[in-house]
Amino acid sequence: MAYRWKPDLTRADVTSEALFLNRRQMITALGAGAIMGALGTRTFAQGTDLTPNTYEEITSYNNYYEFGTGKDDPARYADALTTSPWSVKIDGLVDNPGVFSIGDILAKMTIEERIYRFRCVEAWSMVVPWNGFEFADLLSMVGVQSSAKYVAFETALRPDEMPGVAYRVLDWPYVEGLRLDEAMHPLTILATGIYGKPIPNQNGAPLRLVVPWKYGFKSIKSIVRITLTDSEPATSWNKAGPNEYGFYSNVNPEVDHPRWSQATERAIGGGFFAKRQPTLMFNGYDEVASLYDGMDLAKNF
Ligand SMILES: Nc1nc2c(c(=O)[nH]1)N[C@H]1C(S)=C(S)[C@@H](COP(=O)(O)O)O[C@H]1N2
Ligand SMILES: [Mo]
Repeated sequence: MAYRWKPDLTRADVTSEALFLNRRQMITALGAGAIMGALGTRTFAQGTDLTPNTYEEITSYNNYYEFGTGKDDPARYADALTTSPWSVKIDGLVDNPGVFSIGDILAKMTIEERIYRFRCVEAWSMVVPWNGFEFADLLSMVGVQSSAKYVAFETALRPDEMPGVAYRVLDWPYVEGLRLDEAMHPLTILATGIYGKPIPNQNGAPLRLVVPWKYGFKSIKSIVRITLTDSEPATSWNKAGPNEYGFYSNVNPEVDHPRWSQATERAIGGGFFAKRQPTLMFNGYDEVASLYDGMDLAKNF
């Protein structure tokens, strides 16, 4: 294996751009300066031993169809999205449902920095140093009821700010979902930053999911609603193409997309003619394999 997931990276391993986690800057930008003191101190990095992509690469080659289907559309148009104030409705099978501001959420959270090898279904990959917190921490804040089996996520829908939603390429708003045990896995995070800066709009400001063992489209951006449910939630890409995109969408080199191979990937930043590299099962995050014990992952794609 050419790379591996490494739980023992130190902060020095990931500070190549000397920008990493300026927490004060991030929180202030989110309009939550007052809560600084409430933040925990659990700050460490986990990730791959691959070199992170540059900030420029991460913020200029994006998928965010609400702003257009071109890879450069989000960088061009996503500035129009108003991300402050922002609130997230958390409802369904939870003990403490409510509408929470980003400040409310961060006040209860510790911030972690991680590097994830992140990729998209078009078989390209990037290494992103995310700032964020475990999604499981948010779940414990609201108290998950024992009948809950799934988590449904929804993106903002703002026709005035999102030129792409005028086109019915997807059924808006963008929605995604995870099984509860996937959502609780420590690799599932809510990201608030990249390289220690507030997450740019094109990457899903102010709060986006990151599920690094799944194809990129599972990592829903600019979340406004999180609902705990007892049945499998609908997902945007599954609705758009049920035989192309399943609910699970685990990175799996053995299951090709009907229109392209998923056995190899092109690492962004290696140059367009850089050699493609083999794609690893679960994107190399072998520790999630036990979540799928006994499941046929060719059927549950
Ligand atoms: N709301 C929303 N979230 C989204 C998308 C989108 O179009 N809308 N695209 C998905 C896809 S297909 C990918 S590959 C990733 C891309 O994330 P990035 O631009 O930060 O690399 O975002 C995912 N989240
Ligand atoms: Mo994607």
